[in-house]
Amino acid sequence: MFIENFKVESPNVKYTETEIESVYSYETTELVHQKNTNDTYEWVVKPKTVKYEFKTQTNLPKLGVMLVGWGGNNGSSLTGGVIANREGISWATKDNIQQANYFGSLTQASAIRVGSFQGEEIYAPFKSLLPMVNPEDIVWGGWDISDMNLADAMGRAKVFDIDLQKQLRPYMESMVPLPGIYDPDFIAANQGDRANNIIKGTKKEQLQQVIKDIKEFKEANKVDKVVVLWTANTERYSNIVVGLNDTMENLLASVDKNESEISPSTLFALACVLENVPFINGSPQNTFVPGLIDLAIKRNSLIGGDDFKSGQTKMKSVLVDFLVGAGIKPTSIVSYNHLGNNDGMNLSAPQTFRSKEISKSNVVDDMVNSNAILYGPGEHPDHVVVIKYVPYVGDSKRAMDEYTSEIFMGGKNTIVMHNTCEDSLLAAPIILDLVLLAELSTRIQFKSEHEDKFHTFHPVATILSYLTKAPLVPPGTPVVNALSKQRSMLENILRACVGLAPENNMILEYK
Ligand code: NAI
Ligand code: DG6
Repeated sequence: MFIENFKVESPNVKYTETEIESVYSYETTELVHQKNTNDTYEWVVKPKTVKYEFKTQTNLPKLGVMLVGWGGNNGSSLTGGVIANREGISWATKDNIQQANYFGSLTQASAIRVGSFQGEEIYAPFKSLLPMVNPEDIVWGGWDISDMNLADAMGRAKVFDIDLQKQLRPYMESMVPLPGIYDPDFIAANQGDRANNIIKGTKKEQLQQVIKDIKEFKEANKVDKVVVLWTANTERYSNIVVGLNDTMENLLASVDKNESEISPSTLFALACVLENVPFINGSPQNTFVPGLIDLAIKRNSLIGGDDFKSGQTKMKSVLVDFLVGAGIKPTSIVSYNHLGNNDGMNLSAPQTFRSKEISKSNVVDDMVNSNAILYGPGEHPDHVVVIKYVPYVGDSKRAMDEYTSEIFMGGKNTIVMHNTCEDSLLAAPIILDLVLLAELSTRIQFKSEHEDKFHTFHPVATILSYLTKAPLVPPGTPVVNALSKQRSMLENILRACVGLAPENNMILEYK
């Protein structure tokens, strides 16, 4: 059975005018490597319970979202998609009359199990867990190095059916991106033709312009909060150099000195951190150089990334988790894809492809490291990532994967997958989730029984990991790539905020 919303009744939960307060027992385990009297060692596991208190502000802000790369395939598809939902647009395809929806969005189109009622499992929308901003209330804006308005950009993207485009045009014609920061050294040379909308000047002047843009957008649209998300072209990696971008002070000084190695994405992120505006990186490059992470932590300003986890990698973080979890040993993973959109064209340059290759390749590490019965020290499956640009297929990406594994008694198992889909229609709902969850996380405060004061989550937002290929984590924190673990983490934290136990799937009441 499906219910639209619910309220928790418990001595551990209090709903006030402005907040939901919860007290939560966090059950965990601690390990001790203990020396015995006969000088041998053994591992001792000690179950531990720590009391936490959570406070979630329930008054929803008027939210503005600024996309860097607003006029790209993702930016125009997301903007059009949300407008189509808001306006209740339906359109004729060659198959049927299609209604706007949010399929692919964790917050808008997935469900959580709440409990059971008269022997039946009860589910509710994910978004009913805690008050979240309604996507249709968001004010959209952003930057692009191409000055094309969003209606024409939607046409250029060739993602939506023509009948839908015709209906969306009147809403999108007046949406024109602000000039972006163009640095041909960081993206492919083939992008030069569309760069006609550029913030001129030194790095410092560009940074100041972005800060001004955010302030003016906030003021003009009377929004309470802004979230900025990079969905612009993939850049090459920046060199990390001592004295240049390794510390907060060096990074800021390098901007003043107009150092060429400071990338456009780092400048956008820096502007956001200085303005205390959450910034999310949806592309694979190392926007978050050490100096930027340092500054974000000092200023407690949310940063999250990297690289949307939309298709092939999502499958990988499910399939390898399943194989390794089943005691099967993946030994070779070969991921090939081709696409013909502007992202594919930009990735056809070796230096931008390299950024993508890195983020797509590190996604099985935690699963491999979790099972020493299968893998010896330092052992790792062969893992190859290939991307080719084939203009004819446009946004309809083809992904082919071959997983070879060792099974019982020297047997071999090869799984081959072929996936065809519109790339931007996978990414757009993920962008929506990222901004909604980032905004929500800034309204949550918590403290453990060992702390005096409430505080927000760590500014490096691991809570967003489910949505990214290479989750950015605070220094010294484990990276979790397995999709089911990432989802549990997110869902269980939100459950804790309303005093609900983690979903443990034990279903003891039926045993
Ligand atoms: P796109 O090429 O259609 O859009 C990118 C837009 O960014 C373009 O309109 C371009 O003019 C603009 N741009 C480039 N540099 C800029 C700058 N410095 N400032 C402002 N605007 C700038 O690409 P698409 O398909 O929308 O993808 C966007 C990004 O998302 C790419 O980096 C891609 O790798 C990443 N991504 C996409 C996924 C997908 O499934 N579509 C999944 C994972 C990541
Ligand atoms: C070529 O792979 C284009 C990329 O931007 C991908 O479409 C994107 O990174 C999605 O990757 P994945 O692995 O999640 O499908």
